[in-house]
Amino acid sequence: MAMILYDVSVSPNGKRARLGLAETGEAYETKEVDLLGGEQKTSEYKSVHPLGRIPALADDGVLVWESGAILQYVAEKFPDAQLLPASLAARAEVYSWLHFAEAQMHSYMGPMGFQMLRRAPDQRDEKVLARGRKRVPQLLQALDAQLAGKEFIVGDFSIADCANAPWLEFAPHVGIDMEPFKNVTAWLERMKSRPSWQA
Ligand SMILES: N[C@@H](CCC(=O)N[C@@H](CS)C(=O)NCC(=O)O)C(=O)O
Repeated sequence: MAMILYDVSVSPNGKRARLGLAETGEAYETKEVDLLGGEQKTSEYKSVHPLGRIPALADDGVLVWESGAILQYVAEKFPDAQLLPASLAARAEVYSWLHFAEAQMHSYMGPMGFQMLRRAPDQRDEKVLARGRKRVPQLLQALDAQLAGKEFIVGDFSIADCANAPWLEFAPHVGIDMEPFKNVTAWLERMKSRPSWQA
């Protein structure tokens, strides 16, 4: 039975999962969840994702939710895709940047994205936007330093790249100036040139 990804095509969180899946080359089906219509709050959908969010992956009786967990799952299930390094020391570095994407970058970018996409301009919480515009450049500075002299975040391509790129593509739309972060912008271009970026 094919894996099923519960997703929303415009979601950066969904794109994290899609990138990982596409990099494996494995077949999967997509079910678009109607967030604006409230489908995510139905008890039927909450039996897939207990918090009523996307993305979630169903794989032959296994349910995985949280985009980072989906990335780890597909990386482990399909080792030939080499989305995780072999040594524990190198995997530790991947895990650090994977969690950086979620615990740091997304905790600012997610609320900023919500204000920009789901609120009318005169209803936006400017404090949320100002907080992110202050903190995200500091996070980008750390990522930029990490990428110096590297093709991808830990050197070889990994799920850390899948976790970080989608929200950073979106950063200019929430008022983040990417120009000072040359290593990040060059890496984003490399990410966009991979066939998986179309997923
Ligand atoms: N940390 C979660 C975030 C998931 C998330 O917040 N997804 C949003 C869409 S981007 C969602 O489903 N929101 C539900 C809603 O708006 O009710 C992940 O990475 O999977």
